[in-house]
Amino acid sequence: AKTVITYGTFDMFHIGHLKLLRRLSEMGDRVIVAVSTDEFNELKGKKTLIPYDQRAAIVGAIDCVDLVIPEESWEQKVTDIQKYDVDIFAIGNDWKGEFDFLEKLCEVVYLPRTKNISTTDLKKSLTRF
Ligand code: C2G
Repeated sequence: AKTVITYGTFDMFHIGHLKLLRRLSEMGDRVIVAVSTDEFNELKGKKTLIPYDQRAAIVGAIDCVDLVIPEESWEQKVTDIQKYDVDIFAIGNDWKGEFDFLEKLCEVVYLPRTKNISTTDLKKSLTRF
């Protein structure tokens, strides 16, 4: 069984997130998603609207997602890849190059982002109402 893992905040879940997760399910037969906790998002300097437990529940409800785990640190990727016997680490190409150090543990894939949608833009469009 080929295991794929990705990491992210997945705030205000949108089509860009869904397309990414669907791409992962095409690459392997087990998809693990590490959802950033509220505390880790503070570390990332990222403000979220939706709390962790709801973001994790939504991601976990996606058909092609087999397991959701909390993302609590930058360092955990190395241990996660070993713990879950991961074959592929994949993430959007806004992170291109950032995780090449994982190549000694598994395949590293950067996927094109979906155009014209982001949580930041969604938040901005909400302020217009
Ligand atoms: N994404 C995408 N297209 C978009 C928006 C997001 O493909 N229009 C992808 C991102 O590239 C990422 C995933 O969806 O792979 C989740 O996006 P974010 O929640 O913004 O993830 P981020 O905060 O960048 O967290 O350790 C890694 C970090 O936790 C990644």
